[in-house]
Amino acid sequence: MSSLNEPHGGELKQLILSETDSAALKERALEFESWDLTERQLWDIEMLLSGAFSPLEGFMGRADYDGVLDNMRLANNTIWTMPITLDVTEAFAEKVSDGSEIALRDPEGVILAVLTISDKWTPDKKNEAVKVFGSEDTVHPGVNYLFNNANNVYLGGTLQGLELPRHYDFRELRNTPAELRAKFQKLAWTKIVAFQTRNPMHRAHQEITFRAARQVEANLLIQPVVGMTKPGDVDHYSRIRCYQHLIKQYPEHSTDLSLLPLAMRMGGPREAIWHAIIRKNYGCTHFIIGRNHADPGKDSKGNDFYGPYDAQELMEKLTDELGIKMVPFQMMVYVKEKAEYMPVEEVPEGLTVMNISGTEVRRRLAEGLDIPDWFSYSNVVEELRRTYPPRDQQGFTLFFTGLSGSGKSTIANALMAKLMEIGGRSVTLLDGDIVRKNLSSELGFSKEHRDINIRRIGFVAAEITKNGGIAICAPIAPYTATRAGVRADIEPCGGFLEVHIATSLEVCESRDRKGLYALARAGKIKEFTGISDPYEAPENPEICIDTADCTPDEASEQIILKLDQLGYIKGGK
Ligand code: PPS
Repeated sequence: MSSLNEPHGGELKQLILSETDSAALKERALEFESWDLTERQLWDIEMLLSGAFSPLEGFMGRADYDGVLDNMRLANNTIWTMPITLDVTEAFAEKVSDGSEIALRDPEGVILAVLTISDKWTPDKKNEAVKVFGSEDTVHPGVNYLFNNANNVYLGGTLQGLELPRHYDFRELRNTPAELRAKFQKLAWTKIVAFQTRNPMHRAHQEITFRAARQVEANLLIQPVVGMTKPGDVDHYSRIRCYQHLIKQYPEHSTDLSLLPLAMRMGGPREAIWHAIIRKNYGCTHFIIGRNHADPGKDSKGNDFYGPYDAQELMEKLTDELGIKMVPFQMMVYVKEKAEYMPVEEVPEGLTVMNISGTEVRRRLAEGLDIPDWFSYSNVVEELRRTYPPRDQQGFTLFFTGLSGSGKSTIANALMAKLMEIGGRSVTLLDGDIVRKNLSSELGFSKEHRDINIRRIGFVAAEITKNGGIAICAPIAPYTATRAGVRADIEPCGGFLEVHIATSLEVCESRDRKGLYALARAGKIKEFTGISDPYEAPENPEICIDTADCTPDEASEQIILKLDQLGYIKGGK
């Protein structure tokens, strides 16, 4: 372990051991109890080991944790606003005690660090949520993670690092705090203003960064978060390709782009202070805080979790002690008559303010609509168009659900033929019977087995959708929650349309094409959907068809028209 004193940035706690110490510890660590780090813990440990979370020297113990919750300070009174804890299962916690050394492994089993445990406790998660995030509402991603993902026992202690987590993408843009400090020193950059982002940058963001750098006469570091951000955000690969285009618009040699391997918590003001401390560790002297910094969006009642400038107010109070200065900014908007960007509150009365929200950008991309030049650069928009092609170039899943004999397979087959006639995408039919023969032959019809079956279908359909194909799924899929899970898996990959074949039980039973209803009534088939097993009808399917009223041909035509209306196919049939 080493400490590095630099002209600015303060003491850096780098926790990676020397090569010899590391080799010796690695050998011993093979005998330790080992914990497989979760995705968020992997990001946290990278920040801890590199020194980006200085002055922390490991996962927080009880005293630091309580101090952070109650006063936004570590036990030694240093400002720190976000709890950094190692959450483990009760079963694992039982195997270890204070003084134990445990090996922390990445998903491939590589030991990244050894934790010497100093504290073990069961946190009061509600108390943590209220104190850190000011809310118990699970719409808040930080609260949701705490209540629904984090394990129930926390371990605190110091870390001895063996190696940093490995990344294979954009290596040239990844720097540790020590590397970035050394780079700034080499370039003789003495004032550096950092810009934090988790979104693609457009002209408004660029304007903020230009103005901030000019205002404090500093060089600029654009440091986007590439760890965990808000669910639903643009993936970091696409974002970085956008930043790489944008960076060419900055004066050469004055601006740097470096990736931040941080798992955000979307904690508003507390998160802003945390971000500032991190930037100080990377050697920056100034930090831009705009409107709604690290904002989680609206709560379940439609209210804001934090005020738009709460983060700036908190930073204002703490800035002297933090050793990094804030460059506050209001929202930048485009003023039509002046053909330039201005802070929203400085726009003279009567002028036309223009802005396009992130949601509106997504809508325009999905529908292949124009995104004007005043908003962004054409190569940035082009990059986003590649990631979010218009709907007629996206993959999609048609997820049929309905009773046995309702007509799912017949309609699905007719639809498949029509879609193949239209062409342009590959079409895969995952029919209930076909899947049971090829993917799920060992499964029966208990709730557990049906759920496994549907999740498998969902997994395959998500892969097909992601790769631009059409998946037509036609299982019974009797459970609402399972169908909702499949939707959640597929929607981020492309389109998802639930098709309820709502043919009534009476009609299905009267048809009894396979003779299964008769067997079910006679008790010869157990757990038969509609007879001796439940079917939960969808409440809001995209399409609802009752085959008592139409032929399979008409039903499939109805679906084609819906796809046309939603923009998934052009011109229909
Ligand atoms: S599920 O619930 O979605 O996993 O069911 P699925 O995979 O679609 O399988 C349904 C087909 O299996 C036949 N079958 C049964 N269905 C319902 N309940 C029981 N107990 C049962 N046993 C066999 C039936 O032929 C279903 O095919 P379809 O095409 O739906 O008629």
